[in-house]
Amino acid sequence: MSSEANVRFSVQPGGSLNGTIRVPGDKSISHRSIMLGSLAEGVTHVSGFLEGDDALATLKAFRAMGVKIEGPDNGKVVIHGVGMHGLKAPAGALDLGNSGTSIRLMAGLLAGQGFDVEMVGDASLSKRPMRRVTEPLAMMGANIDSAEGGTPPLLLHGGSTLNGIDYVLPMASAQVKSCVLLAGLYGQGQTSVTEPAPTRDHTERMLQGFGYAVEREGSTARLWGGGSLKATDIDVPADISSAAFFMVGAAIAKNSDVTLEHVGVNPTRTGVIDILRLMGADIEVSNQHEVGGEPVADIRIRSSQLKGIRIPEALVPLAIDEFPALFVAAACAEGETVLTGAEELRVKESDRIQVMADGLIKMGVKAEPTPDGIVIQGSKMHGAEVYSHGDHRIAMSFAMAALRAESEIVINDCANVNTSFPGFVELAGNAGLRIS
Ligand code: SPQ
Repeated sequence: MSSEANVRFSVQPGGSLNGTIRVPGDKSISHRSIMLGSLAEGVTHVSGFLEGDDALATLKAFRAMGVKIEGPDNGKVVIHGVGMHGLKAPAGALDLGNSGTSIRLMAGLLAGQGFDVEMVGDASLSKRPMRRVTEPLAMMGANIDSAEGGTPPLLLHGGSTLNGIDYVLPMASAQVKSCVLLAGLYGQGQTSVTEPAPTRDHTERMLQGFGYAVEREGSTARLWGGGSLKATDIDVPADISSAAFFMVGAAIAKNSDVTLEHVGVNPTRTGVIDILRLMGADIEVSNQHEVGGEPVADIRIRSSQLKGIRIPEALVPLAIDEFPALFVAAACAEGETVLTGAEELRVKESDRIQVMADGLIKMGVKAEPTPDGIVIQGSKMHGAEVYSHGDHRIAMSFAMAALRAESEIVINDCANVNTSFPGFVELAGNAGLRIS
């Protein structure tokens, strides 16, 4: 779970990506399956679960609160739900590793429990902002201490009575939206969240899948506290955020043709497809169908000459985790790509604007960070030694850049690729990336 050992990727230049690939399960949906399955009445069967460190941190945390969870075994997890009031005080602090989703969603779920709980994380998580969740939770009546600066550890004092609130999100964040809605399950009366732009809606969909009514009215999601969840079966689709590395890789590398199977294509997550298409990528989406309330499809992508674009701001929250990979696409495109309205990228596992700019500049690309985005001029890329700063998405993005680099790319600090994409090196290597 930590990035202490310096795992380095060495990626030789050139090559192409080909084949039919199934990337691991969706991280956002995997987290939520454990959380809601644990609080449901009855037994929930999950398949396609992401066996990555982040989702496993959530799984272990619920085990530590007395939930019997079998697996994961080949993506299969069986959760013996304890009901809304069945969690028990854990023996010690819950270690959520690198996972912002775990700590922020669990802050909401645990704020209304009858016991105290402390949540800690690794060096990266311990720097990430938590006031965005502790402030609305305090408005609901929760009693939470954080470190100075509003960062983890979080200490939640049990026994608070929560009241429903109508909360207008100050930023487009699915984690904050989910946190408030999950606290609202324990709140008195109604809780609503209004978002400035659509963000991933897996929490709302999955609550409905567990039989909990969530009303949607424009940009507002609303629920009433005091209900219960009924166990259900969940088929986790492949993660579009993991598929995105292969989409960018196949788009930029000559003679590539990749089909990504059974990918989640929830419209709140497909900004990467729209942005790559605007850049001129050749993408086909087929075999669309719905699995357990989430749309899935196969995505085929072939090499093409990309062109620089001004990225529409409305697409930013719909592609928020795919920007490190999209910056690599921009570096390989003809002309200039301009991103604005993406200041949230600065508070992810790393400052994704600065860290990507630093690496691209080392590779000879003109990349100029701005407070809320970046301007990238497409150009040739030479090899370089770059640093991921323990950020899984940075590491995998630079790995794909090697497909178009003129010499070797060495990427430091790649252990956290396991947080979201266990098996990346093998899968990418089999598809044609010259990675070791
Ligand atoms: O869990 P974590 O560390 O926050 O993961 C990231 C990622 O890149 O894997 C963000 F760094 O994904 C978030 C995403 O950016 C997962 C998420 C969710 O499951 O609700 C929502 C997004 O975060 P936010 O802050 O925009 O709500």
